[in-house]
Amino acid sequence: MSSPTATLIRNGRVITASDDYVADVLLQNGVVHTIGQHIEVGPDVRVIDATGLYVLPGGVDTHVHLENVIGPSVTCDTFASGTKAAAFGGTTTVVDFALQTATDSPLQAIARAQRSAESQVAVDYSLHVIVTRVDAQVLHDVRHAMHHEGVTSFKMFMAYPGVMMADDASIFRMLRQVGADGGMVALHAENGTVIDLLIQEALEAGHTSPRYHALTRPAIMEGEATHRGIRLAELAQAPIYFVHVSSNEALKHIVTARAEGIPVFAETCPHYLLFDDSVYHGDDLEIAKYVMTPPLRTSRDQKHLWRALRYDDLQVIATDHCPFCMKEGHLGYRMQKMRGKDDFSQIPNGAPGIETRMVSLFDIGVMQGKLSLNRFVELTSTAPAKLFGLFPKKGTIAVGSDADVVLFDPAATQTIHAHHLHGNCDYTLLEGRTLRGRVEKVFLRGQLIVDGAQWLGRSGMGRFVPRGQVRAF
Ligand code: DUC
Ligand code: ZN
Ligand code: ZN
Repeated sequence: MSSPTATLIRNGRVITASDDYVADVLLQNGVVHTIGQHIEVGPDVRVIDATGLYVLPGGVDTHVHLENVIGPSVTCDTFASGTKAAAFGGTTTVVDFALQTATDSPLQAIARAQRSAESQVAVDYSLHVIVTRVDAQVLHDVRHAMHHEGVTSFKMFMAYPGVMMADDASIFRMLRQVGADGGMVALHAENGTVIDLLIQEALEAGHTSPRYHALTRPAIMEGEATHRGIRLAELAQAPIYFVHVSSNEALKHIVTARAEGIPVFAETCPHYLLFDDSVYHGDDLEIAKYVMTPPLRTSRDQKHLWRALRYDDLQVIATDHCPFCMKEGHLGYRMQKMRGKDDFSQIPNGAPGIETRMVSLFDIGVMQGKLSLNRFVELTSTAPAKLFGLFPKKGTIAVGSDADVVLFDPAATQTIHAHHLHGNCDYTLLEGRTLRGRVEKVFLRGQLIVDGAQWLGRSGMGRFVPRGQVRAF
């Protein structure tokens, strides 16, 4: 059948953040049209037998860096390669970053990212604006972006002085306005000036190898910045979201604030759950792969992250997919990670993960009994959709929601190799690892885009999704 008018997914196990039942799901006109038992359809409807498969809402990854300029480097995935990889991994919506440069406005940053994304994206997407400078005009443009461009979240950095870092007053001004307008400020919480001092001191002492990346970004400085961010949000009476929480030093402030009723939300990333800082004892070249910010922490920190995921002190698992190649990149990028082999501070910070998020979390979370299936869906799809104004269009399987659906085989296994993945990065942190669970089919607004190993999607079929207000309470 070439282009069926609709698809009936028969007899799959539908799992949302709150439900778990066997049903038929009819996808029609881009949305979930009907959910029921023994749905009858005509011959023009494609019928897929999903017996034994999970029917999951498409993943929502609210932290990805595609074609992002990060300091002197550019991430090696394009909107095309990164979104294709996302699709193969069961993610049908990504939220990337539009960087406000020193001279332009958030609105120009959004327009620039959209221009590049439009013809390339293979899944639906949105943008957070990285706000690096705040003045009256910027605040005006931020308000315009929220009310007229469908961009309702803004990332700010407490790290990287002179490059991305915003001072406390700027963060406070943004929190106050964005919060009052129903949006979200997302913070990178690390004390940037102290960390820069530690980096300088390490280099001056001849400590140039990649392991010093982690040693110069101590968890206590993540904790300090997290605490400061919470106090700024409390004063601004605004919700706040912490990206890439890695340590208990940060988490303990989040837990306390939430217990006090302060609207604090946070994500962690698969790499903090899959690996700990023992990897930094290895070979220097290998360590460069694990140079991400914040760095990997101790196994004790990891236990705290799992506890927080279970008890809702962390609400989201996003990838922070920020790929830089070891040797061969695409787009002419070469040896990006190797740039720092004699000076760890020159290693671009970030690692790939967009394609392996769902399956790795299914394996280490669900299969190892750390997360229920419902919680897995909530963390990877529903909660990020709610927190960033995409729900219920995205993030669930319900009548009227976009027909972004993943058929997932919990009984299959797969061994991960970089050369089987679909992004541009030449390595994966999961090389050679066998994981339980496999994405079998992926639908984007009702269109089958992944069918086993077959790619049926195309660049440009993804759409920009205007977002609404945060639904966090
Ligand atoms: N923060 C991110 O969120 N991604 C990459 C680098 C960084 O510092
Ligand atoms: Zn960050
Ligand atoms: Zn990031």
